[in-house]
Amino acid sequence: LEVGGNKITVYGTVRLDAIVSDARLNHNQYSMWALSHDPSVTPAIDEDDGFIDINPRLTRLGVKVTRDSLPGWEGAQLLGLVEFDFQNRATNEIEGLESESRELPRLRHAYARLTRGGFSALAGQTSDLVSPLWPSVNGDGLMWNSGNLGDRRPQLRFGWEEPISDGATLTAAVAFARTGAIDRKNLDAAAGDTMKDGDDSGLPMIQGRVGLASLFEKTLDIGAWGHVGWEELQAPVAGEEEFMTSSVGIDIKLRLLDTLTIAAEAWSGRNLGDLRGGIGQGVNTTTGEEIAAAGGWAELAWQAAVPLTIGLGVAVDDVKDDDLTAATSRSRNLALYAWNRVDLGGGFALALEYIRWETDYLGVDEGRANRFNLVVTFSF
Ligand SMILES: [Ca+2]
Ligand SMILES: [Ca+2]
Ligand SMILES: [Ca+2]
Ligand SMILES: [Ca+2]
Repeated sequence: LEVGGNKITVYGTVRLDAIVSDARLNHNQYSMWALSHDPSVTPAIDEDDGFIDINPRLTRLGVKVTRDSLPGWEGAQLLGLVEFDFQNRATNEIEGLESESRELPRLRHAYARLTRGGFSALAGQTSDLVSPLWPSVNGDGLMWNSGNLGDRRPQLRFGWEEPISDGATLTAAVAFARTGAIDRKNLDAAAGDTMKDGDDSGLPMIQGRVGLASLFEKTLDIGAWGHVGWEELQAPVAGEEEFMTSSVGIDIKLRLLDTLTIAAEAWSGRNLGDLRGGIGQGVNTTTGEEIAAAGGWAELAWQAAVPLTIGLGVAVDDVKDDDLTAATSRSRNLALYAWNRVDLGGGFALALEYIRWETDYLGVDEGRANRFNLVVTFSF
């Protein structure tokens, strides 16, 4: 569709996820860790307490608008994008549970991006600049808090791309983003404060990444990145009124053969709940220390035939035990996964995913879960 120099594209995916698990996870849909089987933990959960979940929440609809030129700025191009799905966990039932038949929209992306030559500027909400890759399984939980960092948040981003040789490109970008957009941390809520601690700091989170793209005849992409952010409290927690969040990491995507690809990320940081690390644990409120963690994930995807892709992966989020004090703290989260996907053409595809979570706790029994997910999608 073309209107007044704007090219408008509507795109989306109709999707059903059918999930079964042989043990409880933190959540049926955005699964990230296995719950402890320890009888002392409330609520006590049987080791073999499985569940089923059938949902269309990752059905997605987007609109993309592009302009090849701007009247007042020669050579500049503009892209605008708005994308929704239906994974909104707001409760709209009197019992306080989310409705599984009146699903509410969730804003995923909403941004404008200006590019001119190698320069680009982005304003709006989109993926984090750090940890830009994600695993092929768990479209909802994205293996977050199991080794994969990086969600979506409001930000202002500036980037530069410079061709270096044979189609390879050097990229550099910096983003000023919202701290607390994910974990909504408000550690002084008990003292009556109503402002999230990231907002209270008065400072944006700063994210940066440098990368080399399309190296060695477009077989290798690599990047190094990091972030830093601040949190401020009005009432001290364990004597502390200020916290920091920070990380450093790398991402790699390597095409070994035309049909064989490796993707991986590795990272280390502190107070990572807002970036989906530290198994969802940011600050120890007993000691007032930021909780350190390190982890990553790696997967191998093989296109066995034109319509069939098979993959294997491993992911880990290892929290520094010395930074934990509560027996129910999550100390290490390991996941092993496999999937296959059949592309039936015309945008119709079927996938079957298997993920095994092994979640260890500081002082209570571990959690173990085997989760299967059938995914049916029609993308357009
Ligand atoms: Ca990532
Ligand atoms: Ca606060
Ligand atoms: Ca303040
Ligand atoms: Ca650990």
